[in-house]
Parts: sequence; C-alpha cells; structure tokens
Amino acid sequence: MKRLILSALALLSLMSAWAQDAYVPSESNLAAREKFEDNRFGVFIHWGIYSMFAQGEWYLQEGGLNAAEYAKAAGGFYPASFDAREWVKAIKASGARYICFTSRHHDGFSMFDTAVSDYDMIDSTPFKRDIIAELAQACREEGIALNFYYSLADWTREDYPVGKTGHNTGRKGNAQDYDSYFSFMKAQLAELLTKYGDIGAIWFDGFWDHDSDPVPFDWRLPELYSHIHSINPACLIGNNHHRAVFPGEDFQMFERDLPGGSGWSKGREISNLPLEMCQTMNGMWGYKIADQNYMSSGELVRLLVRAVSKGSNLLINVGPQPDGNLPQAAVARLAEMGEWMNVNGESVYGCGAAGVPEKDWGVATAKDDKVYLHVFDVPENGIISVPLSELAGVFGQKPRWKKIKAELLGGAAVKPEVRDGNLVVTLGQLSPSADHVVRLSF
Ligand code: FHN
Repeated sequence: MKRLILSALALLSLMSAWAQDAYVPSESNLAAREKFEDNRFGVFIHWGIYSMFAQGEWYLQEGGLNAAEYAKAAGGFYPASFDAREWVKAIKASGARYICFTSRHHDGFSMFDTAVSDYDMIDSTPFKRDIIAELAQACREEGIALNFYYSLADWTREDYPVGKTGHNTGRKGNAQDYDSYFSFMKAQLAELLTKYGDIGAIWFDGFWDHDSDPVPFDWRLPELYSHIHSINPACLIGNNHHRAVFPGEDFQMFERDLPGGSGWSKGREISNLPLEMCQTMNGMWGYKIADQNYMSSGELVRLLVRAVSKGSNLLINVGPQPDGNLPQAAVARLAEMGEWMNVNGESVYGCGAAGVPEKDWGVATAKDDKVYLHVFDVPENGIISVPLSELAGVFGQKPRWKKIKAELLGGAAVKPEVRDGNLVVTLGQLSPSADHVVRLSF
C-alpha cells in the first residue's frame, strides 16, 4: 500500500513538473517583462484592516488574537481620507512607475469587492467602497501600472490547511480542505484579473507557511499559474517563496535583500527572469504607530540605484494609516526621491548592471552604450576612477578613449582622462546630493 502511495505521489510530482516545464511565456508576457524591467521603481502598499490596530500586518498572529474579535475592526473601518488619486499622484511624483497593492493579506480580509467572501470592503465595512477599483482607476489616469499582492496563506478560513502560522486565531480546524480553498483563490484571482483593467502582475506570498510540513505540501502552483496566464497571458507571476524560481513564474523577488546579498537571499540562485527587491521604508510593512524609523530619502535613492546596478527593480513599501492617508514621513520621502529622479531618472529607467564592481565611492548602471557612475561619496580629492577593463562590457575592448564624454546629470561636463589603465574623472566641488551621476558616452 505504502509503495502504491509513493508511486502515485511520484507520478503526481512528475505530472506537475511536466506542466511547469511546458510553460512558454506568450509574446505579450515577454513584452510585459521588458516593460517591468524598464520601470525599475515601484511602490508596495500594505493596507488592510490591520492598519486599524496600528501594530503592523502580522498583528492577528503576533498579538495572539481571536480572528472573530479581530474581524470586528472591519465594522469600524472607515478610512475617511482615502483618496486614490492623491496616493497615486504622490507615488508618481517619486518617479515610481508601478504600484503593488495588498489585495488580501494573511489575515484573509479582501480589500476589494469579492463575490466569494463577505469578509471584504463592501460587505464588512461601513465604507462600502471598492478600494481596488478606485486605485485601478487612478492608476489608469496617471499611467501607473498596478500589480496585486495576494496571500496564499490564510489565518482565518476554515478550509485553509493550517500551516506553521495562524494557530491561535480560534479556527476549529476540522474543515481543512485545500480543494475548496484552491477554488476560492482561483475565483478571487479571476476577479482581480477581470474586474480592474489590465493588471501587471500577481505577487504571491505565504508559500513558506507550509515549507516545513513533514510531507511536502502541494500548493498546485502549476494549475494556479496557468489559471492566471489563461485569463491574461501577459500578467507576470512572482512568488515570494524565498527559493529559486519555479517554472511558470515570470519574475523573481528578493525580500529585504539585494539579489546575491548576504541576508534573506544568501545563497539563492539568481534566475535570468526580471528581478525585484522589496524593502520597506521603515521596519514594518503595514502601518505601525511606533515605527517611525524611516530610511532617509538619500538612503532610499542609494538603495534604488544599488538594486538597478544588480539588474533588479526596487519595490519600496509604504503602510497607509487607518484614516486612508499615506504617512507624512513616507510622502516627504517620495517627494524627495522624485526630485532626484527628475534629474537622474535616465540612469535608473531601462538601466541594468554595468559590469563594474562596487567601488568605495559608489556603483554603476548602464543602458545601451552609456554607463552611469553613481557617486554616493565624493572622495576628498574629488576624483573617481574605473579600470578600463570594467567598462569593456559596454564600450567594447578598444574604444577610442580620447572621444569619451563625461557629464554630470543636471550639471556641467566633467573632464575624463585615461591614466594607467583607468578612466579618471575629476569631479571637483559639488553641492551635496545622495548620488551624483556621471554619464559616460561616446
Ligand atoms: O509575511 C509577509 C509580510 O507581512 C510582508 O507581506 C512581506 C512582504 O515581502 N512578505 C511576508 C514575509 O515573507
């Protein structure tokens, strides 16, 4: 019997591997990947009824709360100041070109009008406005792409097979049924992909809830992924499983770490799919009242540039307040990033790694036949240098160095020289900036 079960399991996993290997991205998907990479900079938004408690998005779990008591927050969720246009304008002003919004987090509350649950904005709150419909409309008007975060894990539904989190929420646990939960997710994803216009990507999270099960849990991802691609072949799929990519995915994500970094992505294989690092401006993703420890706009600019220098996007998170406003600290940082992007955006959009390893003074990005040197810290003598060999990837082995031009974006031309196998640029006195960008071209 045991042998029979094992063979059936082996057959199932073979079939599932086959289904995943069979994924061939459509032309529209490949074009969407390119657009996603060109955009380079997005804003993540974690917003839900958890914002009411102002303790971050994990409060149901971390506070050891009962889900039925927690759900009462929905009855008071009336974010009177919510104005999707204002949000999107503030985000666009930063230079970000896309938004990824939490349609449903691990607490199971849907921020949109869903027909398959009453635990949503329309049926459970006095606000009765479809946040996502308003956000989608504002994004369309402002030309900002919209992606959806969607949690695979759920701490409240009885049909969700309980994983390593969400044990104390008061679930009876006697009706766990992945078929039922899977159909629910498919129905919600179909709603998200058909009711709100063109959606750029689905950003899955929560896979890790079952990563230490004694018998590997089958999320039926190939089926879920092909469900999405059959509705919209161009929709990109990413999954925050903290592993190497699975076939069927269209981009790879890295949480709180750069690809190849020494933190959460340590040792993880980097795919040749588009890459995206996500990070939050302060400590928590969802609004947390005590968490005012925001990165400065200079640090955020440098993080964005570092991500691009590794061939990755940056998705930077903001946790809106329960009243519907974005925290002022976040708005100020978005505006300051925008000031920098207005001058230096060409060294970010459509750019990638330059093949120049990180230097004491900063990093480099490249696009077509241009290299951008990002000077975070101007050396005391005002001079930076790059070995010519490191520029060969962009300029070729034997360029006519005499003809190379160096210009400070938003500033004057600076004189490059070739000395001892290095390209040397004298910057001189510069006014303070998070990142002075020197464009090299012929
Ligand atoms: O548990 C979530 C967390 O709340 C947040 O959504 C982040 C965003 O990357 N992802 C999960 C942890 O891996």
